This record gives sequence, C-alpha cells and structure tokens, in this order.
Amino acid sequence: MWQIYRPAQQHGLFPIRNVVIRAVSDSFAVYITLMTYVLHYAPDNASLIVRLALDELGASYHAKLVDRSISAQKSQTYLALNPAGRIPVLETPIGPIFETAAILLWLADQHGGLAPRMTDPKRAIFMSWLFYVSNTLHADLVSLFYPDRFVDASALDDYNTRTRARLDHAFRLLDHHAAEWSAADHGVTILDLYMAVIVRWCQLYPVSGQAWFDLNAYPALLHVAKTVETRPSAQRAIVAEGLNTTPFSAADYAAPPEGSAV
Ligand SMILES: N[C@@H](CCC(=O)N[C@@H](CS)C(=O)NCC(=O)O)C(=O)O
Repeated sequence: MWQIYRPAQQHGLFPIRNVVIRAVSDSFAVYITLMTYVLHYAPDNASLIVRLALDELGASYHAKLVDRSISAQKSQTYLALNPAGRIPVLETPIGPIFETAAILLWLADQHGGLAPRMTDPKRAIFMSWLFYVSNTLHADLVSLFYPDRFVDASALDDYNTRTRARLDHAFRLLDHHAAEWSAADHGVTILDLYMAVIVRWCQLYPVSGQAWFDLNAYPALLHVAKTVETRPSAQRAIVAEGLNTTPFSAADYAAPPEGSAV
C-alpha cells in the first residue's frame, strides 16, 4: 500500500484544503478525501516551526490565532485540542496533534519530506537529535524564558546561570553534530527548521538578557539559520508573522499583523 498527499488546487473562497489521494496497489482502489489542516498559532511561537514545515511540504493550511493577551491557550476550547495548554496544536483529519516535535515528525512522514524516511539508516540518529532538541533543549529554553515558573526571585540568578550553561552545552553538541541531520544529505529537514527558530528566540526572549548568546559561537547552526531564512517558506512566514528580514541569523522582535508573541 502506498499513499500520495498533494496540496489541493485553490478553489473559491475556501482555499485551505489538501487532497489526500490514497492508492491501494493490490486492489487498485483509490480514495479521495478532502483534508484541512488548522494550525493554532501565535506569532513567533513554536507554531512558527510548524508553519515553516507545512509550507515546505506544500501542504495547505489555515492559521488560526491563539490570543495570548487573554491566555487563550488555557481556555476550555483550546484545552480540548491540547490538554497541555501550549502552542501549537495542529488539527488534522485524524484529530488534533500537539507537541511541536510530534507534529513535525507526523507531517514529515505523512507528506514524505523534511526527514529521512523510516527505511533510511539515518532515520535513527535523526530521531535522536529531534528528541534531544524537543525534550532537552526546548525544555531548557522554557526555563530561561519563564524562570519565575520554576524558582523564587531570590534564586533567579543562580538558576539562570545554570540554565544558560546547559543550553550552551546543548548548542555545542548540536553545532558539532549538525551535519548528521542537516541539509547535506536530506535537503532542509524539520530539525533545521526547529533549530532556526530556536536560535532566533535565544537572540530575543531570555528574560535575564541575551548577551550570553552569540550565534557566531556555533558556526554550523549559524549556517542552518542563514539557509532556512533564504527559503520561500521563510519569506512567507516573515510576511505572515511580521518578522524581520533576517529572522534567524540576526533576529529582531516581530511586528505581527495580528496577535502577540507573549
Ligand atoms: N513542549 C511544547 C512546548 C510549547 C511551548 O512552550 N509553547 C509556548 C509558546 S512558544 C507556549 O505555549 N507558551 C504559553 C504558555 O506556556 O502558556 C511543544 O514542543 O510544543
């Protein structure tokens, strides 16, 4: 059995559908299903990574704003989609998917791009780095962006120093091993997109200051950032979310047409 996913032709007032063509080789049966992705997003949030992936894969989607000014990510309606109350969530024909890495890997597998396929020997190490970025690096970033969620004010300085040291270690590891998942063999991957956005955030959002983060100290990651930001997907994200023209290699704060980053 094999499956082909194609972006739909845009039609009428509802240009947000994907056509899923499922061809079953043994019976020659063909099913056509209309499929709509809805990306619940806030500007410059982790949803930006998913937006880039959807665009790179040629998938049609509708971006629906999560209004962070009223903590809409904690509303009952949103929690029904993502019980963790975090952005993003992607609505798909098989139901909502949350957790950035899960969404990215699911999209890559469904659409057959942006990641080594399951039969590729490099799939295993790719997944190792994806999970490392998701459950170690991204988690530590949350500590740096919202330290008051984790410690009292009296412990903040020490806490931030330790968090920054862990992040630097993670960035050095990723910088050293970038070739294992980066564009060399596979073209741009979901990991490239993930890392481009992460290095952007480090230039802007640590509440204890940004001076500790110098992207030049991680040349392979700087290369990833520059590669991703020249792609058409990034150009469209720049417009959609009000990003500056070098959003990953030399970031500035977003001026989004709707919503807010925090
Ligand atoms: N582990 C989650 C983390 C997502 C996350 O932290 N999202 C942030 C925005 S970038 C968020 O929802 N912040 C609002 C909040 O925590 O209430 C994932 O990978 O999707």
